[in-house]
Amino acid sequence: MSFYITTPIYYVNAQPHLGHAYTSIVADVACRFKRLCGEDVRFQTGTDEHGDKIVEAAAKAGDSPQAFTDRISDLFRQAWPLLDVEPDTFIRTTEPRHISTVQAILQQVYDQGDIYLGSYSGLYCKGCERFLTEKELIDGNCPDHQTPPQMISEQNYFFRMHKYQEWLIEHINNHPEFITPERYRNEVLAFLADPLEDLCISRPTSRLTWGIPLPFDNRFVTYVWFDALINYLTGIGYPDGPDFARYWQEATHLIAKDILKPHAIYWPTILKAMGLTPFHCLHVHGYWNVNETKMSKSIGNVVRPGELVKEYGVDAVRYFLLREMSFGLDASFSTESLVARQNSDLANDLGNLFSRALTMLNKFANGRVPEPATPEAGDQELTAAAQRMLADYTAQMERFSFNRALQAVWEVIGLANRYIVVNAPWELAKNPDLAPRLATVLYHLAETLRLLSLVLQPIMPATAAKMSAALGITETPNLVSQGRWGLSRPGTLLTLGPPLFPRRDKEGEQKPPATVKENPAAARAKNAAAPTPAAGTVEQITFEDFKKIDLRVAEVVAAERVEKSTRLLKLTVKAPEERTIVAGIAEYYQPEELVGRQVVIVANLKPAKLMGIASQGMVLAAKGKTATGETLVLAGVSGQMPPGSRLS
Ligand code: ME8
Repeated sequence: MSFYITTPIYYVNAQPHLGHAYTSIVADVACRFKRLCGEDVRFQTGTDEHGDKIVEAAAKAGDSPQAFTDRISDLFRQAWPLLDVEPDTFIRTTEPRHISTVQAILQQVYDQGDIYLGSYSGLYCKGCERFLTEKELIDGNCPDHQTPPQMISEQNYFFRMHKYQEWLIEHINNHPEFITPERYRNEVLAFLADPLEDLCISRPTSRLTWGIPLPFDNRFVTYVWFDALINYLTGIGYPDGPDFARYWQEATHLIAKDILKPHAIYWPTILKAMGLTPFHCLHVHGYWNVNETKMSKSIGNVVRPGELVKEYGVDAVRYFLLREMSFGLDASFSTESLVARQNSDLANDLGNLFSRALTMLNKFANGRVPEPATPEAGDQELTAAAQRMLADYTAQMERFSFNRALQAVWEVIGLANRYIVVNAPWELAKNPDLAPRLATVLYHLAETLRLLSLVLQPIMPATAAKMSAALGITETPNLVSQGRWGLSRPGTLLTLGPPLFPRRDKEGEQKPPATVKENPAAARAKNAAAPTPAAGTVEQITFEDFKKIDLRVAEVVAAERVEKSTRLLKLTVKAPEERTIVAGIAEYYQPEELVGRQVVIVANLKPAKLMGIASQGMVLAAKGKTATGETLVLAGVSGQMPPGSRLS
């Protein structure tokens, strides 16, 4: 099977921003997914360089149009590697191969009588570079640019678009996949309910010279949209290159809602007039706003992808954009929501699962995939969930529902984290008779991680590569041959790598490592459970006194050793907001056995700094002597409770 996906070719009057980055990342993810499924893939992007808008922007910058387009086009070309976006072709509409293809197509359609000279009076919007209909205006202004269009009367060439209207309606009705999501298909059909006007496809050279000359009348240049849409053919070698025959049938165009009409109406009718089959499908996504506001240079809230990547890392940005936008609807970007997703989904859920599982495989299975024994019900539940995920993920990715695909993946991540808590491998490790059980649990974890690295590959290629390297996987990822439970080979050597994602604080800063030396006396006083006085010797308090202590159920979402301390663990707990608590329990608990566990905290204890880390509360524990010596056990509640539940 072949797959050909295109992004819009972006205008060079603006520099790459979040919106361009999103479309290009989606195209890249779709390509990587198809490649993962073993398909023959081609991905094209590029820049749209003719027209009034470009001439104006070049003049503003004090450049010639050519020098200006060379410069900005290069900025787009350089933006993609930063985002791990890897197109096969980058096309520019000022390239000779494109210009000659556009002229050949114009000549063909003109010769067959589908382009004619007419005169036109109409309301022209310079920003849109097209004539607007009265119906489109809002209070006399262009709805997109909020400026009044100019009345222009001139001779021009027209494409007989109207002739193909009935065919187009029928084609859309017969091919439900032609325009998706459905809301945009309905929008196009509603528009086609009224008669289509023919499309003006020229501009007189008296008004514009920065365009492709009409081959049959050099007093005119080509209207920028007729020129631009044809890039989708030029880039694959239309009419007789082998790539055209190989890919055109499967052409998938990806756009945002702003350019629905040229793609859903102009383009298929032009293709029909040329005698070509239309593209396979058009996927339309919504708009990114920033903090609920339209992104615009004048407001000064334009988000630059290069800066985001530098700050948060490429995979966190790719993950966030795909997870946060429901494909087809608008979404709002904010650094707070990016940081929240990075902490909860990436550092806590995925990152913790990965590092806990690998640490335990390292410690309890000599760093190799163990040989599993007969699975029990809990193991089978994890297996079944992973298998369901594979099916669900594949179906959702096929229909560009990336957020749903990721939801399916995160359900398994959550389940696997709970599986660790329930099966407590560190307890199993204490009893040699339970070695087969321990091996089975660890095998299930290794196998879950292997499948996760596979499905995450299109979305976070760098992270997936780190995961599979740690798991000792050497094969090129392939969903068809490797997307099944049970393919991890016992004996495979594993490597323990650095954490996948750093946690960040709310402002987006990475958390600083502890630098201040531990003051053992202070730490003991504030953190260890107090020495046990005999019952009855403690001062009595009133109920009012007791009510001042805010005891809460808290869930540990991350745990790590405090550098240079043998006693302290730094815990991140949810109660329900996240907070950091430094606890003197390192001699009794391993960090990996705490994550997912519910503890009881004093939530209103005055914050204190320990080893330079601000501790916001105290974890309750019982300390005492048992037959085996002094021990400490964390306090908990006897059933699962929502984090933040108050104890009274
Ligand atoms: O329209 N949210 O180029 P363009 C999401 N040259 N996506 C956005 C966005 C936002 N806020 N802003 C832009 C053109 N985009 C023509 C295309 S194709 C033959 C010619 C993305 O630079 C989205 O993909 O204005 C949108 O369709 C495209 O950039 C428009 O890019």
